[in-house]
Amino acid sequence: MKKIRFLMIGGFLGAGKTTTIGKLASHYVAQGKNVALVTNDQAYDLVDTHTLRAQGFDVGEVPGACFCCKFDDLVETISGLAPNPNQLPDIVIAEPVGSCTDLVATVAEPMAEIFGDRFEVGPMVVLLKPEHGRKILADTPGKGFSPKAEYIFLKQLEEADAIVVNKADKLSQEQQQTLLDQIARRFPTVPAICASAKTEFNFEEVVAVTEQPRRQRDAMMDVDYDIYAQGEAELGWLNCQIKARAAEPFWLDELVVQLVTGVGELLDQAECEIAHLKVLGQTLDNAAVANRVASDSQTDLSLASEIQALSADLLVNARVAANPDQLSAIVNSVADRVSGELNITLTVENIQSFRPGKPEPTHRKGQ
Ligand SMILES: Nc1nc2c(ncn2[C@@H]2O[C@H](COP(=O)(O)OP(=O)(O)OP(=O)(O)O)[C@@H](O)[C@H]2O)c(=O)[nH]1
Ligand SMILES: [Mg+2]
Repeated sequence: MKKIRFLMIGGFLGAGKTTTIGKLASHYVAQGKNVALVTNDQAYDLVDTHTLRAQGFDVGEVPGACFCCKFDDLVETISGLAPNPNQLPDIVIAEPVGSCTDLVATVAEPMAEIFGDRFEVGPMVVLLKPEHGRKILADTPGKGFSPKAEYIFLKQLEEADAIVVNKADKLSQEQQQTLLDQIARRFPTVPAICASAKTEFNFEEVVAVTEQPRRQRDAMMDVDYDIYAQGEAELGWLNCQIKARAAEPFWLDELVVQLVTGVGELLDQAECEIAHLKVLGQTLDNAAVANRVASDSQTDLSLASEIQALSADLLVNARVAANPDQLSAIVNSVADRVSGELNITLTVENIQSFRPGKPEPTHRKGQ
């Protein structure tokens, strides 16, 4: 039986994993390969699953906890994407939760050891998010997150087989070089390149990196699970749905942008650092997505629909260094305000708002 190549694209919340995975999947489809994708989150109702399905890809979802804690669900989800031996994907690209680390010991190695007859496990590719990475690697004060959340950011880079500094289009040559130098100093054995998932700058190099074999390791990375759990728990999580209904047609792009900008402004005022805030708006055949990936960054309309609608279904996914109740109150109050301003009835439903629990991996390869 042919083996399925299993590839994880990791990196912090908002680093550009979904954007990169969409580009990689298109590349492999254009080569005639059969590609399947897997998304993952601590909660349900993922923007990313919809974003990737809207691009026409076959996407399985592992909700409710990270891959390491849901290892069996990950394998089962991949099996669901490969219904019979004649239709096996050539490659499965998986996006772990952006606050997750230790993925080599808890996912890649167990996958290779237990299911090595079915999977050829690729390298752990980690995207560096420059909005926070530039501050964290330079060790500047006021970096946005607490030292425990930064611990996760740095551990993700440490365990990488290769680091891709993403969003190079937003960085000068000098800033790119500074980041590469800082990576070389802190993680001298990990190769790093700069690229942009958005503009596809250096895309061939990103593809080449994903096609490398994974690194054979003498020992697994040392991780303090207490610090890891505390760092993760500092990030408030909120997923919810919003139904939008209006008597007059409204611009879908304007609605998602106003919601992200409004929530972003209130979080700024409350001094709560944003890791990633995204809102998807969908009609039957169109979609729009707005994002904000740090408190000092602007709202990005990453997917424009350019349509007017009388109704739309929205999903909000927010990961913020904030108390979950405060996050819920902010989302509700912004929905109220935007509803009045744009004359759209907005009904917030199915709020899931919490702090992630301590990771309890199903498997963990020993040190
Ligand atoms: N300028 C620029 N923006 C990018 C690039 N890649 C991603 N983005 C933007 O960064 C934001 C986050 O991108 P995603 O692909 O959703 O990031 P992610 O890592 O999947 O985020 P999570 O799933 O929440 O962890 C979006 O607004 C993207 O449009 C890039 O190369 N350049
Ligand atoms: Mg994503």
